[in-house]
Amino acid sequence: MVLTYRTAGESHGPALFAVVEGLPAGLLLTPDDIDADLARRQLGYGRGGRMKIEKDRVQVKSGLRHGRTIGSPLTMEIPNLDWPNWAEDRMAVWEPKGDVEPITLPRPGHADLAGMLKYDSGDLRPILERASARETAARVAAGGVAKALLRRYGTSIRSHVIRIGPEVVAHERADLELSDFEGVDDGPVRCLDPDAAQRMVAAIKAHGQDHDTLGGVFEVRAFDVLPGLGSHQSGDLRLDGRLGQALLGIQAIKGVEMGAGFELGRLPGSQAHDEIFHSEERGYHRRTNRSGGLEGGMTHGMPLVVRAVMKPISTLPRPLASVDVATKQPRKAFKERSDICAVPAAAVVAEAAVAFVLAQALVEKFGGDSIDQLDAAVERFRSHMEQ
Ligand code: EPS
Repeated sequence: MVLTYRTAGESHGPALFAVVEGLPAGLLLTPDDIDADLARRQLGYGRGGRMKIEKDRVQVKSGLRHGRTIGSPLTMEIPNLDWPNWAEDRMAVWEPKGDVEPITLPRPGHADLAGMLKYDSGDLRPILERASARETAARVAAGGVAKALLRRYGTSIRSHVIRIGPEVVAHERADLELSDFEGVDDGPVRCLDPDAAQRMVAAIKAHGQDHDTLGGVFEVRAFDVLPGLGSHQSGDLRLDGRLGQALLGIQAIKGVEMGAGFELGRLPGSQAHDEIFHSEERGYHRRTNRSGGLEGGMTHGMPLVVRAVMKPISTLPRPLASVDVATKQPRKAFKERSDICAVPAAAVVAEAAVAFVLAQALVEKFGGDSIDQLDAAVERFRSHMEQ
C-alpha cells in the first residue's frame, strides 16, 4: 500500500481535513502527536489577527480505535473557529441570505488572477479560500502522523529560521545536531541565533509599520534517518526530487536546496563531496555532509538537510497595482486581514512535508500491513546493514 494524504477545506469554511491512507495497522498515536505541531504552527512574531481566533486541535473521524490505527483511511478534522463569522454570507455553504459582492481586484503574487481565469470565476473568493496557507494546518496534521511513524524507528525532525528579509543568522552551521535545537520553539521567530532573532523581530515590526510584508529562509533537518530510502533507479523515485516537490508545494515557497545546495555550484569537485571512511565501531561514515544526507536520490544515514525560501506574503496592507477584472481599469489590489511574516510557521509546515516524504519512502521500502510486519522488516534490514 502506498502511503498518501489529501487535504480539503477552505480558509474561512467550516473546517480543514486531512485523509491519510496506507498507514500500517497498529500504530499508536496520541492527540499530542498532532496537536503539538498544530500549536507550533500558529506561533511566530508577525502573524496577524486570525491566529488570536484559531486554536487548532485535531478531531479524528476515522481510522483509529483505542489510539491505534486500524489500517483504514485516517480522517482528521480541524475546525475553523472563524467560520461562524463567515457562515451567513461570504462563505455560506448553501445559497446566502443576501447578496455577496464579488471581489475583483487580484493581488500580484497570489493565486487570484491565474485562478480566476482558469476556473472561470468572476470572484476571487473561491480561489483565495483554497490557495490560503490556512490549508497548511491540515498538512501539519498529516505530518504529525508521519513523524509518529518515523519516531518509532528513531528519526527526529527539526527546523529553524535562517533569514527573515534583510536579517540573517551570523554563522550558518553545517554541523548542527539534534541537541542544538533545544528551545528553538521558545524564541519569537524560531531562530537559533538570539541576536539575529532580535534583528528579525525588529525587521518584521518595521515592515509591518510600513504596511509591508517579509519572507525568509528556513532549514529542516532529519536526524537518524534510515539509510536506503528513495532510489536512483528513476527520476521520480529520487528522494531529492520528492522532497523538492513536497516543499515547493507549500504556499509561497519559491526555492529549495539540499545540503550545500547552490553553494555547490561555486566549489570544485575536491571540496564539494563527502569522503568515505570505514572503522570497526562506526562502519561507513563521513566527516562532512555537503550532500545533505542524500546521494543518488537515496538516504545514506547522515542527517537530511534541506533549506527553502518563502517569498513575502502577497496580501500587502499597502496594496500593489492591479486591474479590476470586472472593468479592466487600473485599481489597487484587494487587501484583507493577513500576516506580516509567516516564515517561522512555514518551517513547521516544511517539517511536516519532509516527514511525510520520509514516512512514504519508509513504507514503500519496508511494506507490511501491520506495524509488527513493518518493525520486523526494518529490524531485518538493520541487521543486514550491520554485517
Ligand atoms: C492567509 C491569510 C490570513 C492568515 C492565513 C493565511 O488569514 P485571514 O485572511 O483569515 O486573516 O492568517 O493563515 C491562517 C489562517 C493559518 O492558519 O495559517 C492567506 O491568505 O494565505
